[in-house]
Amino acid sequence: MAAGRGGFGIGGPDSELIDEEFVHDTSSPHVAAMVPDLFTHPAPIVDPLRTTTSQAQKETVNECLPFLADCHQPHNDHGVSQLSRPRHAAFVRKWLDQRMSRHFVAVDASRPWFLYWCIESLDLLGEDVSQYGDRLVQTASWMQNPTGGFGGGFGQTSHLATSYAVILALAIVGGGALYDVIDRRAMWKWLSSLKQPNGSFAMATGGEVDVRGAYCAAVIISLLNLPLELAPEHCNPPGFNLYTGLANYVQRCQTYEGGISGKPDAEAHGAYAFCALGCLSILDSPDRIIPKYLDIPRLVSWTSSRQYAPEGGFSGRTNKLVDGCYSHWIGGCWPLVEACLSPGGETDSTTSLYSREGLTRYILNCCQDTTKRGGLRDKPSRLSDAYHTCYVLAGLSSAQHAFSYSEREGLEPWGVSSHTAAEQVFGEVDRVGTLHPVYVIPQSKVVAIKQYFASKSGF
Ligand code: FPP
Ligand code: K
Repeated sequence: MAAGRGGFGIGGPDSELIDEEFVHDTSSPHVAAMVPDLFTHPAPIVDPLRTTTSQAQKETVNECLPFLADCHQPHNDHGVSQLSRPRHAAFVRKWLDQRMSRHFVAVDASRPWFLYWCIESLDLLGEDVSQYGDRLVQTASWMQNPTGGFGGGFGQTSHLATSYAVILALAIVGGGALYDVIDRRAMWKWLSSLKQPNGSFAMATGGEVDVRGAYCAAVIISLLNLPLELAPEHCNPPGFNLYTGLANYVQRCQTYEGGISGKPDAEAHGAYAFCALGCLSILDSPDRIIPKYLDIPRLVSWTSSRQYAPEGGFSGRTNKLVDGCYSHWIGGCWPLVEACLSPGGETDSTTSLYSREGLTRYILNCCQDTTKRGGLRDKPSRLSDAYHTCYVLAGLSSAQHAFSYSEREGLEPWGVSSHTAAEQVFGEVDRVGTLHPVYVIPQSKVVAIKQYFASKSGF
């Protein structure tokens, strides 16, 4: 695990060996004793150059240490807090069941995301989501445009991100009545119109082209079993299809650091890295396609550098701070990277390329709002919200389970099982649901929607 910010682990001769500006309260030695030093002390060597960035990093460590080392919440023998399941579930249900205040007009176009984040979170927490089916059918119908795709609400322009979120929400609840909301033919035509000569997709008509488009489109095409040929009015040049050049586009987004940026020649970022690996893993088996298009040693180096000590969580990019949402955007890269490194696709469930213990500690000790507000958050100083609740829980799920990939004729290749490594620091009662590592909805729901549309190769 990287010490301090990624790439800052090695100090020169002037490095301050002990940094007295770090606050370390050892008032609860009985708790601290259960927690390895790695998570209770600031990095032993830090770069002496003070910048706005180094100051922010120092403050974040100071903010997290009391939660990691002197956990005052109910905790287990490893000093790890319990998951406040009922509080988080109540927090999420509020977003679905109560009217939002006028302050939320700013996120009106993100309503489909709230549906996905909340339904996904409830499912991970083990709550029944079937009761949302009827409302979801109604709301999703209003969001759909006759020209294909879903907008943020009635009358809003279709967008790939909102379409992705609506489709995943429908898929999590599942069933023919929900799947049938989607106008597949119009979706196919719309996606054909968004396809770019560079291989990727525009997020909307005339909208930005980036690696989110590559992932969202691949998710939609594969879940709905859409024909790959372009709609006739967009079929130019001949032979160019929805997947043509997509992997090459993703390849162009890998940066000198090894991570992946939103578009070629930009800065590597965790959210885009997940989109890139997810997209490739839809196009072909990860052990075949990821090494074909990406430089693996650099990718592993950059992804590993995203995990910090003592915080244990992940940052999204070099020299930035840990944030609970990267538990998924970075944490979710690991099953895909691990699958591409294991010949035959079988991953060894007892070894990991990252510290599952560190991530679990950050999530359960630093990311939970344990007051009656509930919900999960970026870091202790931030308020919980639906986005962080979803992606922190998704990251927890990934840290708690092992993934395997093996191709079997007609069967879903990804397998998920309980992770049984010695480093398990969470209690079994705190195990959350499992997710498909590419689609980020439960495995069974991926299989169900794919089966439903498998019989509909036409329209
Ligand atoms: C930086 O924010 C964040 C980004 C550059 C990208 C965010 C994109 C996503 C979270 C989702 C994309 C995925 C899909 C499927 C549409 P920041 O500067 O506030 O955070 P940082 O300091 O941690 O980088
Ligand atoms: K952030």
